[in-house]
Amino acid sequence: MKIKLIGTLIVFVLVNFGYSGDVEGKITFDGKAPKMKPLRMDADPVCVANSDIKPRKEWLVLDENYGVKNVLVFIKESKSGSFADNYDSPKEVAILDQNGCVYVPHVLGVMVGQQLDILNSDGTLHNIHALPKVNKEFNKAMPRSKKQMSVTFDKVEAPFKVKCDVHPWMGAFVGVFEHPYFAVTDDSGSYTISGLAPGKYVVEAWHEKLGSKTADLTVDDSGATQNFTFTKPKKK
Ligand SMILES: [Cu+2]
Repeated sequence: MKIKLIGTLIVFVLVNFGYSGDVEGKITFDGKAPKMKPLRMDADPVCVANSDIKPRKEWLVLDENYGVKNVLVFIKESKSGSFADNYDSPKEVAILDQNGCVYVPHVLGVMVGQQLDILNSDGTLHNIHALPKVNKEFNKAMPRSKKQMSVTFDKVEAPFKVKCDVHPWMGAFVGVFEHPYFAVTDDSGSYTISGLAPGKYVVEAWHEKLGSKTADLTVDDSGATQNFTFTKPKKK
């Protein structure tokens, strides 16, 4: 009787709190690292004054081991049936800051319906111009007095560009997902996607210049590891 009860309890715990695993990996660049030129911000003295470091172009950010920063890694598809849950939009607010006349972060994932706060930390005029193809385009001035605005995206969409019409060097990318299984690589090119149920998936790594790569992924109780190597795309 006791054993049966314990057995039932174990089954209850497994079903309700289910196993879930982390998908981890690293994105590496294989090739000759291009010299990233400094951003010329002379057009706006406020931008120059606000940057304590000399910002460089951000289309390929590598560490000393050629780890690639700013790769958006996400679960593209579940092969073990559709994602079982309808995910509520998270209460957590995503942030896109305009700081030092660059976007922080440079690449960002949000969920459908998730609040995204766009901040202006710069004390200068920015113009936030989002260029989605599926969601609604918007184009709003943020004078220095306007420190914050909030937006949401109501449809799933592959990463699209956000730019500033005042400062032509400013660019960011936002991807919109129906589930919470996405991550952006850090300085070392590493990422972790947490809490995936065991099963078969397709994972995609997206980079603004290097393109996309996908891989089939089997997640078991201990998670999974998936690395990607990118090379410089051939000039057309
Ligand atoms: Cu700007």
